[in-house]
Amino acid sequence: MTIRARNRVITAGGIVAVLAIVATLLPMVASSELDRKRDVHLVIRDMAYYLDGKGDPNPTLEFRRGERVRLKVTSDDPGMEHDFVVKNWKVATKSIQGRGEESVNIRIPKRAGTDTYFCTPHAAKMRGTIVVH
Ligand SMILES: [Cu+2]
Repeated sequence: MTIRARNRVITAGGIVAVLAIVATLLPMVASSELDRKRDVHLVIRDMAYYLDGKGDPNPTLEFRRGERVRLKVTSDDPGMEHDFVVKNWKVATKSIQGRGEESVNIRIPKRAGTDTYFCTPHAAKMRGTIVVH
C-alpha cells in the first residue's frame, strides 16, 4: 500500500468515527430539549397565591399542552399550613408548615381545557383557575 492510499484509509476511518459519535449524541441532545422543564414559582402570602410573588391574588395559571413544569411553591405565611393541589391531575405538593418551600414536577395534560388549583386546608379561599392551551 502506498503512503497516499494508507492516508486515504485513515481519513475515511476518521470520518466514519466522527459520524458515529454525532449519530450517538444527536438523540441525546434532542431528548434533553424535550425534557426541559419550565420553572413556575408561586408565593403564598396572606392566604393567597401570587405568581412570582406579585400581581393579582390567586392568578389564572396558563400552561401549554404536554409541557413539563417544575412548580415551586414558597410560603411566606408564618404559623399557617398550605399546599398546592390539582386534584384532577393527581398533583400535590407536600404540606408547607409556616414559612417554607416545596416543589413538584408536573406533566401538563395533552388536552386543552381548564381546571382548578387549591390549597387543601383553605380550599374555599385559596383557589384559582388553570388553563391549558
Ligand atoms: Cu392554605
